[in-house]
Amino acid sequence: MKTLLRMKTSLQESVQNMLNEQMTMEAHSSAVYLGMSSWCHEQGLIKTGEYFKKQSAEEREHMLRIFDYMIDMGGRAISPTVSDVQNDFTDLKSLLELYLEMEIKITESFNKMTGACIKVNDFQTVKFFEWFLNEQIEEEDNARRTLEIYELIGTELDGLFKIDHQIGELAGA
Ligand code: OFO
Repeated sequence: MKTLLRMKTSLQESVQNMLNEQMTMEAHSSAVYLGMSSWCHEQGLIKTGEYFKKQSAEEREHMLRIFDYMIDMGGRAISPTVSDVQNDFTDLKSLLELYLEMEIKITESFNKMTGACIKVNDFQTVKFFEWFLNEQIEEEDNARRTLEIYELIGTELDGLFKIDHQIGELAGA
């Protein structure tokens, strides 16, 4: 029976565990970005609120992309438990800093997992990660851009209003 189960999936246990952890990370990002969206809306930063709602949906899509891959490989995907979801933020700047920090962590995670899969000769998963590695270039760039916009415009006078509109432009919101 054990042999049969092993044949059922070509995913190695270590890789399956990493993929499940990554699903949790994506689900966590989705939940935090939704919290960011709500906070922005509450502050009247409607465009930025919509931007983060879209980001939240994208992170869920990323989670499901991993879920589908695991299913296709005959693996066992675990529906993630998400905790430590921040809903309150001191100001827009600290929110945007957290956003960039989270995206950098996701990139680091994919780099680390890719390295680990190469070590165990799982080249199918390495190939699967390619899409995410490319996606992270754009994701990090967007996150950096939001902070640049914040710094460039500043919060004097109607600065926050202008920042809100410019961030909205990034997602066509
Ligand atoms: Fe899925 O981490 Fe952002 O994009």
